[in-house]
Amino acid sequence: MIVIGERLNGMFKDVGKAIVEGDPAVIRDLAQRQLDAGANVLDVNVGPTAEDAVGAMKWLVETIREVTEAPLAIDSTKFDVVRAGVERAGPTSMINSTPGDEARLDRYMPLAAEFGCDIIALTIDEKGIPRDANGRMEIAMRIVEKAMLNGVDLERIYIDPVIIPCNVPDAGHHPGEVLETIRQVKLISDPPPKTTLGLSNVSQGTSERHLINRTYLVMCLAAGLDSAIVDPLDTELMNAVTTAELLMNQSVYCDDFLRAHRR
Ligand code: THG
Repeated sequence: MIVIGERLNGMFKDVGKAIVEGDPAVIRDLAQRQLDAGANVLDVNVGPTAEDAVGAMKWLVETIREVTEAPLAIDSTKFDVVRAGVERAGPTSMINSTPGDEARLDRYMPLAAEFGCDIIALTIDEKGIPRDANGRMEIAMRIVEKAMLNGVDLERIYIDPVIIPCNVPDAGHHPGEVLETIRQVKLISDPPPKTTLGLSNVSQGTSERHLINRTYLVMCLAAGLDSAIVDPLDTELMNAVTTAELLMNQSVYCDDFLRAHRR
């Protein structure tokens, strides 16, 4: 699984504070610790409160680049913020994320083509998040069509079926519909697009966050999920990923498989 580390997000108090105070040590430390814990990509999000979001994104990316050239997932709902981040992060960056409506895809796909970067697209449009897998697949198909029209390779596309908190009233069917979407996305094209998920959304506001996160992640991996935005500092979560990969025959068993994998 491609691990996208979620911790460099202004939604977290320590990161939000570091952005306001311009304190690079907190940012550098979180970048390094996530990579040491097994992150392949670092998600970078200035959070909801930054006054100058473009300036904050530039500062975050430049600060992270002082310690690593690892791929960054530039995470913002604002086009100008995404562009500023991708320009500074370089060619290994990802765009995270574009909603799947016509208008936004027509802006974001050319940006992905221009910078040659991967792009996460959400199965959400002007009508919101679909109730079921069928609705999500309609949007996924539009995303694939727009990628092809703009010359973006389908291996560069990550479809995110959008998971919402499992405690939302009348939304208990969403985790199952997201699993079904993960399976069906693989049937769209050959080669198919990849899939990803903002895993921690599923447990927001619950009292068993770690247990819910890792149980659901393993279910998603069994359905074929390629990547997820997760907290790599959650050791039990990362051990569950390693174990799921072992059980899906993606690595060879030895008694010391957790330690061997970490090394
Ligand atoms: N899809 C894509 N990108 C995403 C999401 C998604 N990016 C953002 C988010 N969703 C994934 N990242 C997080 C990061 C943090 C939390 C959830 C998802 C989280 N934060 C604590 C909370 O809200 O309770 C903050 C706690 C604190 O203040 O310390 O849960 O779905 N493509």
